[in-house]
Amino acid sequence: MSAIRDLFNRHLHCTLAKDVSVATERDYYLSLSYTVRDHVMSSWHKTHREYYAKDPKRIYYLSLEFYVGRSLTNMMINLGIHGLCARSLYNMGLRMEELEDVEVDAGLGNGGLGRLAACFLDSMATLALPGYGYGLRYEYGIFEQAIRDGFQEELPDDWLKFGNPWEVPRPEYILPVQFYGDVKWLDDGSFNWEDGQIVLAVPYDTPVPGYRNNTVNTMRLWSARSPNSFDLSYFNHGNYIKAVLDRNLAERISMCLYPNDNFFEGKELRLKQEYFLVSATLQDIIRRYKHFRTGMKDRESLERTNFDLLPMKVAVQLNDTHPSLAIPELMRILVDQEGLEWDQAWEICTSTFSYTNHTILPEALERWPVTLLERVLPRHLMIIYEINRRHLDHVTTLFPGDLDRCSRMSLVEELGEKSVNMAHLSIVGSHTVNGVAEIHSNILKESTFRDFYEMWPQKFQNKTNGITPRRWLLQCNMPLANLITEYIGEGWITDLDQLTKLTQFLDDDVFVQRFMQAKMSNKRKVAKMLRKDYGIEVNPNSMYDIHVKRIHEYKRQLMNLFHVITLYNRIKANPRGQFTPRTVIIGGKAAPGYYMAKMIIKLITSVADVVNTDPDICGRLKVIFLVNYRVSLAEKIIPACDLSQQVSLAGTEASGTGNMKFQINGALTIGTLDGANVEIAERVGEDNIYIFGMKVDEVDELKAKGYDPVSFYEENPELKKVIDMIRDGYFSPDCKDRFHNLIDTITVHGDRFCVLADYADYIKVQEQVSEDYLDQKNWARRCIINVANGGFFSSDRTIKQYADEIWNAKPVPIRDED
Ligand code: DL6
Repeated sequence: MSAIRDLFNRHLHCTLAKDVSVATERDYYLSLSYTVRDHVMSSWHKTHREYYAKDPKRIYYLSLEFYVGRSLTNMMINLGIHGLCARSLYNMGLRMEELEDVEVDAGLGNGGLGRLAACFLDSMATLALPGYGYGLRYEYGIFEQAIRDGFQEELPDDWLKFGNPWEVPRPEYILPVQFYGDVKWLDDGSFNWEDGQIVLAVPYDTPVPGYRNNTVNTMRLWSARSPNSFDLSYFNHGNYIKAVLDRNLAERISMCLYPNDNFFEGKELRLKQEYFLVSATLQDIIRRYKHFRTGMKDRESLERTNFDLLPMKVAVQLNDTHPSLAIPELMRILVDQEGLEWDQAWEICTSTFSYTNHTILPEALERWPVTLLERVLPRHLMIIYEINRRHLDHVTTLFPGDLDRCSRMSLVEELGEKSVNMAHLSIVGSHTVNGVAEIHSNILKESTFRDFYEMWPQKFQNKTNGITPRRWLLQCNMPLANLITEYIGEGWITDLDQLTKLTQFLDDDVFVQRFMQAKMSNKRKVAKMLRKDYGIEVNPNSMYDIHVKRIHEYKRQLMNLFHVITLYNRIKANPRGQFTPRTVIIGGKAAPGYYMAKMIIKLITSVADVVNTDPDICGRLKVIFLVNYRVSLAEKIIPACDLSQQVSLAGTEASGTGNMKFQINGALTIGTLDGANVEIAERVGEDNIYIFGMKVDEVDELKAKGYDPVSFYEENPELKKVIDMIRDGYFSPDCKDRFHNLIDTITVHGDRFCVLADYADYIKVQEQVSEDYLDQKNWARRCIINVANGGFFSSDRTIKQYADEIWNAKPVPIRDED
């Protein structure tokens, strides 16, 4: 304990140059973080040394997003010093929880895809796999959401303002990345890409400790810097000031995360971000591959020149198509720089890459215009054309005369603006393609990539997503985690299947009571937070009905709201009636340019204003829009949930991971047979989940015969009333037609996500939920069944499957230092 105190004081005095008389909470948070960071160092070095010495196959997870959130608590827990630090702080008169709350989230992601990447890093380290996360060090992460007059406003996320204690800059490993320029055909028949603009990539490393196993892996994020020679023309003309100022232009590359979830924006800067990540990362990977014992003082550094071994030593996972330029980039390096023959290079390339698809929404699929690629990455476009030529030759050999198939499978699309389909490039350039839940992987095989599946059935796999139980149970829900450990021991932390042992206590009244108490204490905490932050009183005995995720039409927050308005109308119609009290909490960010999503937020806040102030409602229904939903807020809200809303239209949500977080924290799910909900339902059984709505084939059938949402509106009086109220300004008396566009999209414009078609079943199932909630003991029992069957959704299981079935990578355990 004194060691922690001494380090803490030393950092306060020497690193932060503060004295207790002037130190703020942030100074204490930073001192504690530096103290914890000191504890990670020896294992971090040891892990590096072991990887160099053993030279195992390394896994490189390339992602434009790592949605890490806070790190302090997670580091302490994984290092096994959480209790020790808490006690040391207590003895110094400081409260751990208050310091933990000072940390700003590392919001380098939009939602599920980025958070999944962060969970995967935790699991790779915990499984002792030699895994590296490679991404971008955005100076501004996902925007901070504010609500003004009920509308979303975006504020810049200046997360590095007070410094980031977890990162270590490594300017000594800076690498050049080229853009623009020309391609020259040399006399020997090879190509040279020259005269481009160079931007430097500076790596920043963050340690990723496994759970109490001495492994500390690395997340390496690149930051853009201008070289001194950035614009020599200004220097040459003596315009020194202009030349220095223009350095900013190059540095914009890593400035800001694009705030879109499931939407492709197609901006030049985004293309440059993608290539910047890919180019710097591949140079780093190849440097490490070539000099495979560099860094070991006592051993010779060996230079590996034979690239045939690359797939034995390197697995690169493409997190969606965002880093898929890695495919032509590796070809360029191998063919243009290393002088390999095309066929040999292609074999190495396809054996190295694997691609995960995370969405089938057409608006999210990346298609880069050829004209843009030609200007920014001229050599890559040539390589893509050559890959395509050979690919189409192959298709023609297998399916002679099938011209339609060739045009469907081409990497280059000619319809509309000529573009490169990055999903097609990723499939062709990888040895495996996977979806992120069974149903999603089946949709990929049966429809989205059907032609490719017919050509390469063996390439297609499923890897159902998972979440790390360290952050999403042990860390965020201490009351429940402690209770579980008391009954079944702590093995579940690294072997989540052990949660099944909880089933033996289903009829143990004491256990069930204590489970309910744990939930209640979490609910009280949230009630306190809502009182403090929103001035709203909520009843902890009411059902906490929670819907938190990005705001998107396909996720159908509107349908939830229609249920809220229906309940409101029912209470108004029968003010003395018996209603199960509910607190409906909806939270999430809308992409800044997504008008409909922003109007959905305005509608939620408008409904909340009416419902929460209507005296007839008498506290039986509360609606809260949770502002600035992010990882750290998820950690607070999820443990307090009774009912988890996972209501996307079947066939639209690839997996979802929030659904798993709620399940293992003891909530019941109301959801459609979409994404991983299907697998949750299989595991918990139909009595312990509320499934409603159309299945994928029913949606297809309805659409095929011509879906007419207006007929649903006309035939259901409650639905009609809800829609009329919104359209006629009941919730917007200051601007009666405010929500006309919103209503038009779900009526006359076709209701793409079938809110109206699923409404009636949703309401019916919600009635059952309200009735069931009254029997608290049975409700708790069913929640326990959910927790007990959550083991499958550990990201440890997911990562083990990736390691065994895609990467062919083995653990490298790091022994204790002694
Ligand atoms: O796989 C992680 C996550 C899934 O759980 C969500 O269902 C899915 O919507 C999300 N996909 C994206 C796609 N973005 N792009 N491209 O964020 O991935």
